[in-house]
Parts: sequence; structure tokens; C-alpha cells
Amino acid sequence: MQKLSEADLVINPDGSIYHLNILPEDVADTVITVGDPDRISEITKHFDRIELKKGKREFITHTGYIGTKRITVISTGIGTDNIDIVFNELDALVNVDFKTREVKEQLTSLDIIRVGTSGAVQSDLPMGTILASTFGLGLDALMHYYEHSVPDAEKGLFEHVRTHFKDLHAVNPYLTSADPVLLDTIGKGMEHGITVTAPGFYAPQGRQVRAKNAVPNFIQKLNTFSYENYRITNLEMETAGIYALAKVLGHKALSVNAILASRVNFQFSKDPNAVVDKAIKLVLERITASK
Ligand code: R1P
Repeated sequence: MQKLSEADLVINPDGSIYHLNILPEDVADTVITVGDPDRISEITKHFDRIELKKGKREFITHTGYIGTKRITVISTGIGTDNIDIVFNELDALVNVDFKTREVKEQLTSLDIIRVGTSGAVQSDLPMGTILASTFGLGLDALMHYYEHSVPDAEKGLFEHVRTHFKDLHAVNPYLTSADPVLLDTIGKGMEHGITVTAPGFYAPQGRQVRAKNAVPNFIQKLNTFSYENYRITNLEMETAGIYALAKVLGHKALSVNAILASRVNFQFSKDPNAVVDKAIKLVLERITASK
């Protein structure tokens, strides 16, 4: 059995994992991730019972129940660098024996659903849309540090992505699909599309503020991508890392996006909380219906 050293997997003196500060028994099989720690209580206020509230830094965790369904809600903060921490630690919590530091023989596969905010890059996707990502397309560097592969069925799409983004200096895109069962159940009836994950909020998402952007017409670059019936629908900062690391670690993942901005119409929602609330309620309804 693979045994992890004290430096590779850091366990706190109380037996909790280094950053998340939670114990193996604190994690439910269904996990909701959010970027903003304040969004956690907006989710768990719908719970019948909250069993625990813990956290450290931006990583806050609540675990509780809706009826008999146990759900963990955890905040990741912003970006795929934090997704690296949250996903490796969640995986260790369920798949490593913390007493022996050995990887368990029977691995657990978590259902992980992101409820996040995002900007649309297509004009037919208004603010207020709830969108489930069919793919996460990473323009960040996280997955260049992990062995991963593109399934045969996705190679045509991936090659098209590489060609489309080849003039983006030093960017090496990666592409991973949603879990098909979660997409069909939790994501049913939502808008679907490819979500681009950027390594920043301003120029890396084509926003022009004070510093001069090196990539001209970035949003146009995204919304003109077309291959078979695939198109890029929206931009945010975690989905590609979530999909890719979930796949590498054997978990199932779906990213649900509350569209707060239209990047083509240069508009931002006047009531972002209502849009996020709509996404939260939809996801909770479907999680509890799909027991
Ligand atoms: C940027 O404002 C943040 O909002 C989006 C982006 O992915 C990024 O994390 O998601 P969350 O609202 O879930 O944080």
C-alpha cells in the first residue's frame, strides 16, 4: 500500500488535514463547493440540521442534513491554486487512512458540485441564467503539474481548442468533461456549454481597467470558438481545475454557474444575490431528489 510521508500529507496534531482543518468523518459523500465563504450559510440555511462548522483561512466547512441526505459545503476561495488544495485534501480525507498514512484499498468517489458565479460570453445568455458546464477549459497552469489524459472521444474537440488558442502566449489549454450522470441529473434543464477557467479576474478574463492588456479581443476569441455543436459560454476561475483534478482522483464533478455578468453586453447584474440564490435552490432540490 502506498504510504504518504508527513511532508507530503500534512496532518495537524488534532488529526485534521492541514488547510481545511477538518477530520475524515466531517466529510459527506456529496460536497458542494463555493468560492465565497459567505455563500456557505446561504446554502446551509436551507438545511434541516447543521452538524458541524469548521474552517481555516478561506476554507470554511459546514456539514449537515436535508432530510436524510448528508451534505458538506466548503468554500475554496478564488482560483485553481486553491482548488489544488481543496481537492487533494478532500480526497485524502476520504481515501487515506490518517492513522497509518496509507492509501485505502477501497476508494471513495465523492459527488462534488460547484455553485459559483460567472460571466457569459454569448449574447443569447442573459444575466440570471443558470448554466451547467459540459467541459472546463483551463487557461491556467494547474494541470501541467499532474499526469492526465484526454479520452479518445474528446480528442477532436481538444485539438480544435489547442489550435484556436495557439496564439495565446505561453498558454497551454487543458480540457475535461463534467461527470455525465451529474450533468444529466443536477444539470438537467439548465443551459449547457464549455466554461473557460482563467488564471485571473481582469486581463486574464479580457477586462480592460488601467493596465494595458496584452491579449486583444479576448472575449471575441472565446465566443468565436466553434467545433461541431460545442461553444464556449462563460468565464470564471475554478471549473477546469475542479473537473480535471476530480477526474484524476476518481471523483465526480459538476460546475453550476450563476451568470452575473454579460461580457458581450458590458453589463453586471443589479441583483446578484437573487441569481446565486436561484442556483443554490435548484442544486439543493436536485441533490435531494437524486438520492
Ligand atoms: C471572482 O469574482 C470569483 O467569482 C467566481 C470566480 O470563479 C471567482 O472565484 O466564482 P465564485 O463566486 O464561486 O467565487
